[in-house]
Order: sequence, then structure tokens, then C-alpha cells
Amino acid sequence: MSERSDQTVLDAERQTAPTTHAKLLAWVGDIVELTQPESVHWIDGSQQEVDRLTGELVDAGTLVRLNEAKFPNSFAAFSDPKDVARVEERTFICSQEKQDAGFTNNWMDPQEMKPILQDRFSGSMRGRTMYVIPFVMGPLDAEHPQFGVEVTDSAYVVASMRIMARIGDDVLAKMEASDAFFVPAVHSVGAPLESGDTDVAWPCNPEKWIVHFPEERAIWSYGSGYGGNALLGKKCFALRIASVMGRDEGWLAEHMLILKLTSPEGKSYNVAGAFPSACGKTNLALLEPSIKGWKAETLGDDINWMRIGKEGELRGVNPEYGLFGVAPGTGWSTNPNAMRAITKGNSIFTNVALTDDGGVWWEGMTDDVPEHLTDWLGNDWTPGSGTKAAHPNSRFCTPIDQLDMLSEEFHNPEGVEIHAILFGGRRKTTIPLVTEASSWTNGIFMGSTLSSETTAAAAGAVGRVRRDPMAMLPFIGYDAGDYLRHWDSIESKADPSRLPRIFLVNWFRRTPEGGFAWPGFSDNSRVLKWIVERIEGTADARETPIGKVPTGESMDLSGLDSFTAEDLEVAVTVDPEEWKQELADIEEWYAKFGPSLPQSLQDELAGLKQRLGA
Ligand code: OXD
Ligand code: MN
Repeated sequence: MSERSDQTVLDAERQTAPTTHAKLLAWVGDIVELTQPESVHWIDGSQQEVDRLTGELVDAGTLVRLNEAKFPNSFAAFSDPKDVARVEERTFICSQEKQDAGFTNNWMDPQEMKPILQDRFSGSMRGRTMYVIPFVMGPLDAEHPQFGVEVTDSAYVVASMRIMARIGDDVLAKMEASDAFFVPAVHSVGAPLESGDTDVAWPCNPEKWIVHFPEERAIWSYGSGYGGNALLGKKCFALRIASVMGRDEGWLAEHMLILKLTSPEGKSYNVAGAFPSACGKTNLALLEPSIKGWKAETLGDDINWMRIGKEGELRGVNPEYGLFGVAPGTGWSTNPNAMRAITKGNSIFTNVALTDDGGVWWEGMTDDVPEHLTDWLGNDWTPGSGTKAAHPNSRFCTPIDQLDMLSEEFHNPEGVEIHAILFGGRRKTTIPLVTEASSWTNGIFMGSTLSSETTAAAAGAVGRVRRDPMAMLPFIGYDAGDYLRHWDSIESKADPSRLPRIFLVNWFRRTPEGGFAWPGFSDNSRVLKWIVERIEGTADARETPIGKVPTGESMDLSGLDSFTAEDLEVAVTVDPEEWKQELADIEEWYAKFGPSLPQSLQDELAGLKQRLGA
């Protein structure tokens, strides 16, 4: 594009921009100048607008419109086979000082990173439309609404952001009225179109950069069009940047579900839970309790922002507006609540398989496997093909308010009081079904040493224990030791009597014979009931060196045919030999933090060692 036409786009942009927010206008102008798009479109968030964009995406081959009767107003997208997941190795925290990024992040000096970004983004939107998406994470009527603006050259990102976050005119108007701060988030697929070029269905660049400047609260994402790399309100803002905001302002941005439980007596409790991937987080967020009279309602499935409320209680808000769930394993028998929400429509599926009647399918969706599919790569697929029909990280992107079990309090700008926090991983041995922490700091110790076994799906040795503090390993936007110190400091900022109780859970323990020690799924409601009764002081527990576990009789096992109190004892065993090995592993993990590991957690480790007689 010539200099003259650049100027034309800039002038047109200044005349048509629907805002007087001076900083926003200046920033958008700068990005136009840098990326040189063919045109600029400010997103109003309307149905009409998204209908037009999805129509264009269908014409371009990026989206396939699904069978209207089965999946109304829904689409499937198929990414470049090399652009299928978050790219942690290409994700950077560019704090001024290296030590502020800590050992869990890739770091580069901002002075070194900025010229790289300048170079990659220069002209990166040529031949494309630049969309400006004003968005807010959390309710717009929150006391401190958290605004962001994503500029992107991907209409697929616009349509997905419209599901995942509150976007558009209302957000822009409120932002403008208070001249509010916003997190600037620049996204480009890094595939400029020169005149005469024909576009591809999924433009992206082999080189990817997912970059955060925590002090500036700024995000730059280049080269990918997929998920957390591109929908910048989610992992980039609501976890990495927000964790830094939380550190500075006294709150917590966490990778947690939020579930509301109501007892048969009508008393409600809100439970937050942090689980690494492949540990049943979405299933728990959408739980159907197996115990009579108990009701579960969803507040969030992935992110929880927790602030201290007026009475010193910890309150949680889900900042998102949609579900971006892993499709495989989500099915009518394992997660009917998710399936009901998905089949209401208004969804975008990415990298799933297509059925011959214009629907979608993935492994685990139905018990019967279709005779014929078109797989995510566009190939014919039959049950004997020997390949996965859907990519293992294929996703459904669905409005959260399509969940029949969504709690009304999802919309409460003040969030809900959190009564219990769960940290959970997938461990065959060592970790009991449920263990209650003895104190806030002891609970942080449990969260900081949270671990999960790698599965056959992941590269590397199967069954290797990977530590994932608070399930935030890829999402802590600053030094991991400082992060744990910040968690610890919440105790002195809150009313200690209102702090949530902390529990470590493990649905995946095996018996000595090799079977699962616990039925899991909807029976996890029994563990939640025990947790609630611990809070109420009505359930028994047995003291062990690692914390309190249920006694055989203390958990409601009614209606379970073949699971007895003795089986429960096996599921909560604390084996001193296994724990000696665990201690050695925890010591190795803690050594990685260096001097920033809080003394209080060193003391917790020393205390555990002593109690285990190690
Ligand atoms: C997610 C993730 O997409 O944790 O939620 O990767
Ligand atoms: Mn997640």
C-alpha cells in the first residue's frame, strides 16, 4: 500500500471512529499506521454485524455453516494444521526486570522485544480489515469494570470474542464516559495480502509471538488465529495481565471454575476449583450431583477473579461470557449439561469432525460412532481409519447463558462469596481423594505443589509428575514465588473467619489392584457435600500428617452399590513411603523458585517433613 493510501485510511478512520476517547483514538491511529490495514471497522457487537461477518467467513471458506435444524446459527472452522493450540514456548512476559518474570515464564527485555514486534507488525494487516473490539471482562456494571480493546485482522476472532466476552457499543460508551483505562491488545495473523494475492481459509504465520508487557498492561499477539493465542481477553488478559493487576491491587486472577451448591435445606455454598488440563474441570463446573436433593449451578468454567468484599469475605467473579471447552470427551453421557448448551446453537466449533448431515462430531460425543465423517483435516473418516476424527484440542465456543444450570448470580457485578477452594490433579498414587488444609498457608502449600501425571496424549514419559502451581503454570504473569507470597498476603487483608477453606482433591487415584479408587463424575458431589459439612462442622475427619481426610463413615455413600466405607478408606490412605518420595519431589520443585519462595512455605515443607518423620 502506498503512503498516500495509508494516509487515506488514517483520515477515514479519524472521521468515522465512534468514540471521543482520546487515548483509544490515538492508539488505534498508531496501530493503523504500523499495520497498514486496508480499512478499519469498529465492532458494535450487534447480531446484524456478526451475521454479516460470519456470512463473509462462509464465503471465504473459513467457516462452514452447520445444519440449522441440529445446530442453529452455528459454524465449524478448520485451522491450519500447525495452528491448533496455545504456544507456550512462544509466550513471553516482558517485564522490565528478568526476575519479575520468574522461572515459569519466557522473558525478553522490552527494549529487545519492541523492535521485533515493530518489525513483524509493520504492514502485517495490509490488504485486510482491522477490527476494533471494545470489550470488558466481567460485568459492565462492576464497580471497576475491566476494559480492554482488541484490534485484530481476523473476523473469526471477532465472532469468537463476541461469544467469550462482553463486547461492542455499550462497552465503548461506558469506557468513553469515564475516560477509562483499557488494556490494549493487538492481534494480527501475520499474513498480509498484497494486491493480486488470494487469501487462504485460515491465514496465519509459521512464526508466532504471544507477548505481554505487564507494567504497561499491554498484549501483542502475532502469527496465530487460534484460541488463547488470539482471543486476547481470555488467557492473555484475564489471567496473565490480570494476575499482575491483582498483585498490584490486592486481588487474585485464577484459573478456576466456580460452582454453586445448594443443600436440600436451601443453604448455598460457592466452591472454586483449580485443575490442570485433562483433570475434569469442565465436568465439575457443569456437575450433575448424584446425591438426592442437592443442586449445582455453574458460575464459571475456567477463570475466577477474586477480590476481598466489604465484610472481609473473598468474592469470585467469572470475567468471561462464554465457554471455550475442549470438545473430545464432552458427551451426552459424561457432560449432558454442556451438550444441551452446545446444541442450542450460536456456537463456533474449531477442528472438530463434520457429519454427513451437516452436524459436528468428536470422540466421546456419543456412544455410537458415526459410520462416516469428514475429519478435521478434511479427509474421509470411518471408524477403522485409525486416526482421530477431531483434533484432541478441538473446541466448542458457546455462550455461557445457554447453560440451563447457569446461576443467576453469574450476572452479579459483585460476584459471589467463595466458601471453599479446591486444588486438584490427576495422580494414580499418593494423593488422597480429598484432604483438608489446616490453615490458609497450608492450603497455599497444597496449591503450590499441585501436580498431575502426564498422560499418553502428551509428549514425554507417561505418568511423570508435573508440578502446576494453582494450575497456573502457563498463566502466572510474574515471578512464581511472588505469586505465592501474594496468595499468602490475602489472609491478612481478609477477615480470617470468612476465608474459604482449602482442599486438595484427586479423582484419579488407583487402588493397589489398579482400578479407580473412586467412581468420580457426578459422585464427586459426595466429596463436595463432605466439604460443605466440614465448613458447617458436621462431618468427621481424621488427622493425617498431610491434612484431614474423611473417616469411612463421614461421607454420604448412599445409593452407591459397590462402594463401601472400606473403599473410601483406601481412597484416602496416606502412605508414608509414597510421601517420602513425594517430599523429595517437592523439595526439588521448591528449589526452582530460588530466593523468592516465601519463608512461610519453606516452613510448611519443614512441618510436613517433621510430621512424616522424614
Ligand atoms: C484453556 C486452557 O483453553 O486452559 O482453558 O488451555
Ligand atoms: Mn483453561
